[in-house]
Amino acid sequence: MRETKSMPKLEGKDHTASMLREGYQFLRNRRRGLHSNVFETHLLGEQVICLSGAKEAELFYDTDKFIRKGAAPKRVQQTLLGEKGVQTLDGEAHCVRKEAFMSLMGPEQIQQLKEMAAGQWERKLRDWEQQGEVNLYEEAQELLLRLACQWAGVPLKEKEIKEKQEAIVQLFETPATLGYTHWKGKKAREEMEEWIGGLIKSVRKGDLIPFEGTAMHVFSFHRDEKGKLLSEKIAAVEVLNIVRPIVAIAIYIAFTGHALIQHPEEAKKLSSGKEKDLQDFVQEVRRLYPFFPFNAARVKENFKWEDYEFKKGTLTILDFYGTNHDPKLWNNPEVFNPSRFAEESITPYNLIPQGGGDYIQNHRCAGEWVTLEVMKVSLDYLANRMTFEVPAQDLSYSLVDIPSIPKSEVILKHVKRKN
Ligand code: HEM
Ligand code: MYR
Repeated sequence: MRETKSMPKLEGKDHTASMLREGYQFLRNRRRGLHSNVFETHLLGEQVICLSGAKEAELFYDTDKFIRKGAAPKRVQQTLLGEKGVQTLDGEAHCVRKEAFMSLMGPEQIQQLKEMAAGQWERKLRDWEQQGEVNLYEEAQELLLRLACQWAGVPLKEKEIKEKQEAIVQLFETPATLGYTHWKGKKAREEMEEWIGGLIKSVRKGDLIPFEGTAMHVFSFHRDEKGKLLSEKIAAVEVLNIVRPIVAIAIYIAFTGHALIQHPEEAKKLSSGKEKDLQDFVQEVRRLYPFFPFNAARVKENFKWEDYEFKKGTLTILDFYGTNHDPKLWNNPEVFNPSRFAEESITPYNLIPQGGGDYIQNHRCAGEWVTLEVMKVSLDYLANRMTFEVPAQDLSYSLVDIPSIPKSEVILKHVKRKN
């Protein structure tokens, strides 16, 4: 029997305050200080194990060792996630629900999404040519809300757009906030669940008939592992698990604009519009820029790993941002370099801005392909199908605020279609 090693530990009672102060870099700073990818600390009033790195990601996604039940913080459920959605499930129940999500991601549906995304960019480009300045982050939110609803089979009236856009943005901008801002996020979730819940009811009554293979259709009629229809509320949570994150791609579009402005030499390399170049650029945007900082799970049963003891029930977090910036996995990780992927290969556990592992067995983001395709269409428009000027603005972004967004939200001036 091998001996048990004691896990490096961050001394002190509770480190929640430092985590709020240091944001995306908290885990990385502590890991460096302790010289260990695995350490123990106290956060939000409980003992927590912190993991970072590819090997550690492989451990975190071992479903014999970790479960998600009871892992997502309440304040994240009240805003971003909702209750009893796919993110909180384990085992058979998770597989059945996740298969429903992945049934939306077939090649025909993704092709349709790309065509719809290009259509939405065409429409925005026409509008922008008539305007002096445009705010890329805000404009992308509206573009993506229209796209999300069109693709998901959610009817959206023109006069509802501003209101729904504002509410959905709150869902992903407020999970890590406090006080009034967080309260607004909770209100927004109640409103959005009521809106989509009402539509689910109409579909079930036959008053609204979405196309097959859309999220509205799939979740209105999805049956769980016991053969039961989802409640209206849970069906609404799952449709929102499609619509909300598509709108959240606005953050990546703002960072894509940021990268194009900051790296004109990389922007030039995209002029042939080759798929591989677009792909490498957006992968590098997802690797470098901060977005989803980390995620949490709980130890399923006592086990030992590399001689460290993991006790049943212990909250364990995996550092997504830190793994994407790990110098053992990436050469010069702080440098924006899309060409790195010619030599540095992507595995299910090293590039994890949207989680790692397998789509069905694990909680890896169901919308990673959607994100990549929408980002590539958007990059092609920004780099190759339009010209713009960049007025003076503060393009810096915080590594403390979660989620991080460029301060100026990326302002473009004198947008023109490229012939
Ligand atoms: C899960 C990030 C876009 C749908 C996740 C997870 C992360 C993530 C970190 C959890 C992974 C884990 O815990 O292992 C992001 C980011 C996005 C994005 C940064 C960029 C905007 C999307 C899109 C969709 C989507 C566009 C849908 C079209 C989902 C779903 C889950 C999920 C359904 C839950 C999967 C499960 O629990 O099995 N995402 N995501 N996401 N994402 Fe995304
Ligand atoms: C989405 O699912 O809407 C896309 C990503 C949104 C990112 C929001 C960032 C805040 C998440 C904090 C989560 C901490 C979990 C323990």
